[in-house]
Amino acid sequence: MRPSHHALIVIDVQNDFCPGGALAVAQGDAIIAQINALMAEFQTVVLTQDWHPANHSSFAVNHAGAAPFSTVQMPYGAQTLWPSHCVQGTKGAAFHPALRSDLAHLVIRKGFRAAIDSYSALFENDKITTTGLAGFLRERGITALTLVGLATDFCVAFSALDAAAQGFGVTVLQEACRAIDLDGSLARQQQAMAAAGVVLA
Ligand code: VGL
Ligand code: ZN
Repeated sequence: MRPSHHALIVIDVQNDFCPGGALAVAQGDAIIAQINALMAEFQTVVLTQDWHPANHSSFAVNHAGAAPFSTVQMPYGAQTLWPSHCVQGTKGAAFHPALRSDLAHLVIRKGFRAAIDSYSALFENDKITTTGLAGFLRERGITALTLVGLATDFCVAFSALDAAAQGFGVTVLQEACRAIDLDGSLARQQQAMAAAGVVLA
């Protein structure tokens, strides 16, 4: 077992981010066996679940004339527009059936406010609205995090950067992550994470 101050954070291993899903990440399901094995080793395991209402402002369909993967300005900054995905209560929003979600101790849902997206497990994209995860971890004496899941260059990277800024020691286990890689986003975020002191294992 890993020491009790070290938590595993499993980001968005949901049907819509896996092959056949609405925002499929290439080989998104190839990481699940390794994640299941890791979950059994950690005394604190947190799953995140992207959980959007159908009218969510990150969906291209809710912006007249806008194409998926284009960018718009939101009050909190630039926002990529996505195909509709992880709509609350749908099969696409469910955890992949192979994921041992029974081994998790906490599920953090994010992105449920229509006006704001939330890539990070800690803060929504305005960088102000908290999910409460940092408080949960601190109350349990956790100082170190290992992050795995989908997608490396969006929800995993935003979570890693926020967690490092909050003072946690952060490792991203890259072999248990897969990326969307939109216009070089993977290399850009790997650089940002390294510069922030995130260990890219
Ligand atoms: C994600 C785009 C939109 C992710 C979530 O989990 O990386 N990416 N919503
Ligand atoms: Zn989303």
